[in-house]
Amino acid sequence: MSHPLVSIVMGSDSDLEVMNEAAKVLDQFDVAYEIDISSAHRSPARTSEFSRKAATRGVKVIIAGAGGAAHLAGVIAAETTLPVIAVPIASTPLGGLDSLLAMVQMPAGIPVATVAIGKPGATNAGILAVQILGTGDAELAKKLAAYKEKLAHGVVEKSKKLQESRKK
Ligand code: RP5
Repeated sequence: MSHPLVSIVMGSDSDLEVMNEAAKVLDQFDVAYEIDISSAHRSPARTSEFSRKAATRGVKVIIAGAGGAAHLAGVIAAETTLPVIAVPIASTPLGGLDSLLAMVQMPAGIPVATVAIGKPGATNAGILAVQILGTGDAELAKKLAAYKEKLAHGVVEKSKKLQESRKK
């Protein structure tokens, strides 16, 4: 099996249902990935080791999902030069706004690309990872163009259905 180009990491197994949406996208585009759990707060040494070694293992993009005081993506970005995409997860009574703000408000110099809260964000994290890889992979870029065409076609189909239903 080819080595993982994308690493999906999350703070807890309770994040898995959301983060699986990113994995589904990578499966769809045939991109090799790994998926694991590491916590910025509960296992800082493990997270640090992961961050420092990811690039030398051949990983090109990291997707990090976490909820609450979501520092995972930021602490990973602090210790790698790989692009880090952050997925805020709604795992507390604050509904994900806590995670979103914790992830998006990074200090200048240490960027993380923060996507939407929850499953749509995880899906977009997967697509964004493929797009990053696609800048250096013509085959992937072609698949991405086809994906966008399919999305546009879906809208046309919905429009047709709506207009048909209005005729009745
Ligand atoms: C965060 O705390 C995790 O990313 C998760 O979203 C949240 C709750 O974790 P568990 O208490 O379910 O393990 O660190």
